[in-house]
Amino acid sequence: MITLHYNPGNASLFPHILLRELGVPFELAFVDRDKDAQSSAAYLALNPHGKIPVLVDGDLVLFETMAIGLHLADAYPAAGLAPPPGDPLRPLYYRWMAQITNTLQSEFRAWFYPHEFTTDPAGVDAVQAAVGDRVMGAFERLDAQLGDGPWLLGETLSAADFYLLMMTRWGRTLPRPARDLPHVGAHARRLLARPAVAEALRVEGLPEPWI
Ligand SMILES: N[C@@H](CCC(=O)N[C@@H](CS)C(=O)NCC(=O)O)C(=O)O
Repeated sequence: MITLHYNPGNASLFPHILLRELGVPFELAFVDRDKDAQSSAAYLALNPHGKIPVLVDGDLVLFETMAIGLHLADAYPAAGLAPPPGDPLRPLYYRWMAQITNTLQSEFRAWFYPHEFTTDPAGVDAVQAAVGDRVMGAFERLDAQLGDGPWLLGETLSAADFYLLMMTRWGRTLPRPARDLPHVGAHARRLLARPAVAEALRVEGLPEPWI
């Protein structure tokens, strides 16, 4: 049985959605951040970085959100959520996964935890303002790339779309919310209409509006 270590709305949301979309049996293990459970010895044995998510599947213990997403989509090919190797879309799929992890997810770290990015307490607000501009710029460029889609790979839905949805959700906290971008907003709404996506958000107890 697959176990996903999660906390509601955290980076675990993408693999959670993916597991439901793939129709794979799994269980959720709640990581209680209020009790700093991600820093416990038991959790650090799974992920020495103390970060959420971790996926455990038998002997496989996998951390890093993008790696979990790539692995799951490949491990259950019947769902067609990863273009197979050799498909002309495969390199573009890699690019989207890398673009989302590098230019959105990692930047969001500085948006949500700006104090980690300066030794000067008086500089925290400036760090957050600068990274907010960077993330909004990344979303604007992505919006132009996405266009009418309907998906990141055009007519082909892939795991990358669900990864982007999580970013769009996080982007609701930006001064200019990501959902207000025409293509990014429409993309998120298309995904939220899917039963597996809505179920994941509901099970995590996330209040609406979701983006
Ligand atoms: N690069 C990691 C980052 C994961 C990450 O930063 N997770 C956050 C939640 S969204 C976390 O665990 N925060 C708790 C902490 O930093 O103590 C990944 O993609 O898995």
